[in-house]
Amino acid sequence: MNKVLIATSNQGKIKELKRILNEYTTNNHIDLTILTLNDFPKISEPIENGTTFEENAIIKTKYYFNAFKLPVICDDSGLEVYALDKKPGIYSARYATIDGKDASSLENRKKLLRELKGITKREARFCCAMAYFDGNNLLTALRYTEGIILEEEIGTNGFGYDPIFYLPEYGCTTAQLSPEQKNEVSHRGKALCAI
Ligand code: ITT
Repeated sequence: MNKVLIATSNQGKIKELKRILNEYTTNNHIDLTILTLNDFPKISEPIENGTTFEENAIIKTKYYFNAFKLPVICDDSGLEVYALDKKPGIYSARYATIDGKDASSLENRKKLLRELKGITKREARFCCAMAYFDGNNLLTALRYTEGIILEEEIGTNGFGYDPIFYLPEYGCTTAQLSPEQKNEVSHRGKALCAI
């Protein structure tokens, strides 16, 4: 039986990636056991000291492959706000902290809204670098979703910055999309389908 490990400690990412892989394997009659970090004893997280989304995705993928000796899929993702020189970028998960540890999604969103107070140019993009590594083959793909940062939160689906990320062509935030819709339009859905 073939196995693949979705290696992330972010439960929002796990749900999205699992849904896409499950649909793909079912439609293509592929026998694949999809594992997540929840299936293994907890290990310490890798140090994400890359300078790009792609470098960090590769660091994580190789780290978890070496730990569990299974084919691994990881993503490194985040939000780039053009008016803030593409911040928070690769630091999106730890935007609101000063000690380098991940902050809560709510704290990150609040900090971003503070930084954007009074700024009218609010265009931004979600970025996702997806990586797959099985010990021999390394595959990567980088994909984006363009949107606008709202001044207040709308919607309860998704995770992270979703409640303030507005998609003009859908007339709603990514937190108002169903899980299926988000996977169709999201940086993560597009990047996973590209590898
Ligand atoms: P892992 O490293 O364990 O995968 P993480 O949450 O720390 O989990 P990242 O370092 O890739 O992952 O940080 C991604 C952050 O970017 C994430 O915590 C969110 O704040 C934000 N983000 C990424 N994709 C998002 C999405 O689809 N919707 C909302 N926010 C997103």
